[in-house]
Formats: sequence, structure tokens, C-alpha cells
Amino acid sequence: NDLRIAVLGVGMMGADHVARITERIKGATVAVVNDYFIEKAEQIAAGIPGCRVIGDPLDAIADPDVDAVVLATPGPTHEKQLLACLEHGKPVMCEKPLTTDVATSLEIVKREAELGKKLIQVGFMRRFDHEYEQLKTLIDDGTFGQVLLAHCVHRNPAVPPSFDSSMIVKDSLVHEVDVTRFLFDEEITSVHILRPAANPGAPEGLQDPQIALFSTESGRHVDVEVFVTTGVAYEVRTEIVAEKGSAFIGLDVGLVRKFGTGAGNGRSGAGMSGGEITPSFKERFGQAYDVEIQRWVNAARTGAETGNYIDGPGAWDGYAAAAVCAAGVQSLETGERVAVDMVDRSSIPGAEPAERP
Ligand code: ISE
Repeated sequence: NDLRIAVLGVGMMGADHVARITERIKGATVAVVNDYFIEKAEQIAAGIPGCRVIGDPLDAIADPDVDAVVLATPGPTHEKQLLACLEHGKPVMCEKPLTTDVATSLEIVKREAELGKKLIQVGFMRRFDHEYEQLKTLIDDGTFGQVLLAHCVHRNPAVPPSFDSSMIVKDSLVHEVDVTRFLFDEEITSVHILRPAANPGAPEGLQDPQIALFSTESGRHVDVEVFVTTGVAYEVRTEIVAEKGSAFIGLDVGLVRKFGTGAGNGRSGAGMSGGEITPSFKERFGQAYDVEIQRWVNAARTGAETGNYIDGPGAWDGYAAAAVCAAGVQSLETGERVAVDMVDRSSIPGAEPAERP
């Protein structure tokens, strides 16, 4: 039987997931949609045979004809909605953030651990991107010997007007936090955010770009340039530097064109060479989102046999990201390096990593 999914929140990300589940994902249907703006939910449901709108997100989670939930609602609503998913034993794919602060994220980790089931997956989609998977394999199979450093670039052409400097940490840099933990398989222990001269084209008061420096449990370092008002395109690059070499992803090397700049009339002008860069994360990580949701659906359908309903980053990863970002925001404010304050995973029985289905 198809997994009957309720998608809560059909803004950009939720609507993208509805389209992907309806058009490309096997073994799942969108049975219910919900949004704070009911007309938006109605408009989306109208395009899907058999899909209903439920006006209250908690009713949608509790509905007996809903097997699993995709949470693409605003962060401040996640805590309540995740607790409801746990209470009803429903697998949930939660877009970041897990919750908006460290204490409530830890609470969620503990509640799930008490249930003895892995029900919560967190939407760190880069782990499913083909290039990141390749990088991870190269690191894990020992091709490079010991990995020492990573250099990252995270650029967006623009962000919504509501974006403030701390959101650059919690909404954008959070992906490099997860990438670091994923690639290096260890926790980040401190964060230092540097504040270079701000882009004159950025909104007044926005500290953009930022340079973040992470150090990890084993003493490895990661630097990240995060720059969200470039006006250019969507660029995400990661380079790892290791004992026996280095590897680089995110070069956007598709079709490369060479063309003139238009001298004409027999006169030669300067030439240009270049390919295309994706305009936003929807295109850059489209393949990753497809793999992420398909693997989550497969895990959710077979979870009852194993107690593991996820195949990817879980509640602990959401909590760890929140803890690192909280240190990041503090560093942004003080200019100092800030130690990450996190509990020991082994202090929470049942919070160990999930066995992959
Ligand atoms: C957005 O929320 C994302 O998750 C994107 O991946 C990131 O590049 C962007 O900066 C965020 O605002």
C-alpha cells in the first residue's frame, strides 16, 4: 500500500515536495495538505486526485488516513507538530530547523529516544547529493588517508527581506554544519565567525558575507564563506584536503560555451567562456531532494518491522546543528570563538545512530 502522506506547509519547499511525491516518488501519495493560508492548500489539493485539505496541522497529523508527515511549516511551529507526530507514532520528514532553540531540540531527541523508535528525519538534503555522496565515499574508503581540512563556499544570489545576520548562521551556514558532521563523522566543538567588510549591495545592517571557522573533536578545521546577497547565482562548493590529496565538489561544470562579446563587422572582440550556474537550491539540490524523499518513503513503509522509520539524518543531527548554530550566533555577536555546548549522545539511552534500513 502507498504511504499516505500529509504535507504541512505548502510554501516553496512544501509545494516542491508535493510535486515530487505526486510525480516522481514511488510508493507514496499526498493524501492531505495543510497550510496557514488555507486557499494555498486548497489550490494545491485541487491538482491531486483524492487529496484533502485539513485546516488544523495537529488534526492532519492525527488523521487516521495519514500514515506519515512532511513538515515544511515555519520553524517556530515544529516543536508542537513533532511532539504530535511522536505521540501518534507517525514517521515525519522535518525540514530544518528541528526546532528553533537548543533546549527544545534536546527535548525532542529525548522524547523520541524514550519511544524506542526512530520516527524523525531532518531535511539536510546535501547528504543525498551525488557529489557529496562521492566525497563521503572517498573519505570513508581511505583513498585520501587522513582528512585534515575542509574549505567551503555557500553563496546565494539573494535572500528574503526578513533575513537578518543570525539567519545567515541558522538558515544558511547550518548546511555546512551538517556537511562537516556528515563528512568528518564527529561533532563540532567550537565556532568562530569573522565579520569581513559587508557587501555594499546588501540590505542595511546585514552582516554579509561571513566567514565561519569550525573546529572538531579531533582538532580538524573547516572554513566557510557564506555570502547570501551575491546577486549572481546559487553556488555551493566544498573542498576537502587530506594526507594524500584533495577533492573538490560543486564546480557547476556542465556545458561550457565559448562566445564572442559582439564586435562584428570583421573586427574581433573579446571572447567569453562559461557554463550555467543553478539559480537556487531547488535546481542545485533537486536530485538530492528526490533521493532523500524516496529513501525516507521506503524506510517509513518498512519501519514497523525494525522500529526504524528513517534513512538519513535524524533528531540528534537536528539537535547538534542547533547547538552549533547557537554558538555561531553568539560568536557573531561577540566576535569571539565560542565553544559548542552539547550533551553527550551516550547520556541519552536510545539516542544512538539509526541502523540504516
Ligand atoms: C535556505 O533555507 C536553504 O536551505 C538553502 O539551501 C540555503 O542555501 C539558503 O541560504 C537558505 O536560506
